[in-house]
Amino acid sequence: MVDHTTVLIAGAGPAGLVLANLLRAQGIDTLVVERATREQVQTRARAGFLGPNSARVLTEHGLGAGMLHKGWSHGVCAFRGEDGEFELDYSRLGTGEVHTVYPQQDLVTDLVAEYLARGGDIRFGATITGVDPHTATVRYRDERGEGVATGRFLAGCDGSNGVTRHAVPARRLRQDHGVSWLAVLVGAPQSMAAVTYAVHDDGFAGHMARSPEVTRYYLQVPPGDEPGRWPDDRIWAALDDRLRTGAFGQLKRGPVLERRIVRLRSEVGETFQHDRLFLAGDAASLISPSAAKGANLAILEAEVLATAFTAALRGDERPLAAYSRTCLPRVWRAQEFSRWMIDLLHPHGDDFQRALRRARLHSLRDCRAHQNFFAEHYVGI
Ligand code: RFL
Repeated sequence: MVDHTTVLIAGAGPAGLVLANLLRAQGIDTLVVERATREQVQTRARAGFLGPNSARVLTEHGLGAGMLHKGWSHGVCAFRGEDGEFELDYSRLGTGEVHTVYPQQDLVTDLVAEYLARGGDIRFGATITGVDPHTATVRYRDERGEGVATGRFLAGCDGSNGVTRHAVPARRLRQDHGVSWLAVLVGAPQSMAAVTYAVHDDGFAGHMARSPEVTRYYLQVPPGDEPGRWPDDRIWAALDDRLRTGAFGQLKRGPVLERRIVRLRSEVGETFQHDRLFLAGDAASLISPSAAKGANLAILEAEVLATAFTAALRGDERPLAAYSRTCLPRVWRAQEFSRWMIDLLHPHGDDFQRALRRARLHSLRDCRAHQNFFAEHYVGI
């Protein structure tokens, strides 16, 4: 049996679900094909910081109720290093905008519920195994066996481990930043009011809120390290050292809920489209989490793509033809800033490079123009 729809969407992450919701709001038929179960996508903890542009997309399109109700504003971050700590109140710098802290899994939960309420069709537990960009068709496998779905357009929103991006024959530019993080979720409230970035000779450590009960910590670890080598005691000892809790106050401890290794990698397709297939989110461009941009790019691309599909279905193909050109400059600016953050926060390189990094931190502490640059790129793009 073949399922027919107008816009077929691979993947139910932020990109696929925002796109699906925006299209449904225009009365356009959609089908989302997702490998994981509903329970799995709604409990996958990843991002938490939404920029003002993402918050705008969500609120303007009636998708922001949960975020507005349970999320909170965040406008200060702190840097700790050998010369002490300084805070940047980015709500008063640059464009004066702030982040909204709202866990990605809560956003995904809201987006699934709203999509179903808008009459959307979604197939959970269906793994796409084949993609044809010329006919906008996918083959998938689920518990009932093999299936085929086809649309007028196909949106590849199946993330960095999906299959649709392999169907775009264009070159992809890749970068392994040579840095790995142990990403830890702790069942305890945040310990500091601000996101805190610690620069330490043993490696970077980060602290950021996720919800009133859950805090995200990052620890730089050697490339190739494994989560099993990081029992709770070792995690807390490294966090205490690198976050210099002796000088700045103890961390609120709680159970370690999740620990995983994240390799800081980037990958950008030269184009996001091939025939009737259009990529969005991590499938189009993967970005390291160093500046918390991935989910934000996914949401913004979904909005651009929804507008372009809607225009094309009404007879104007120009926005769709310009889709990659519209998105790529923003993607590269986000990549550039994420790389800038990696360079700032990680102690690799020789003594000369360490001294440069320290000077950059001093400049960020003391120079208003530098602070404005940081603030604008940190929340924006
Ligand atoms: P997703 O969220 O990965 O969703 C893709 C979906 O496609 C499904 N899929 C398939 N479905 C069918 N058939 C197949 N063959 C399939 N293969 C895959 C998957 O099951 C999944 O449901 O991609 P999307 O929508 O592009 O969204 C991207 C974001 O999830 C990602 O960029 C962010 O999580 C990155 N990120 C952060 N971004 C931010 O903006 N702010 C942050 O604070 C932030 N923190 C993070 C992060 C990513 C992290 N990790 C895990 C790398 C923190 C971490 C630790």
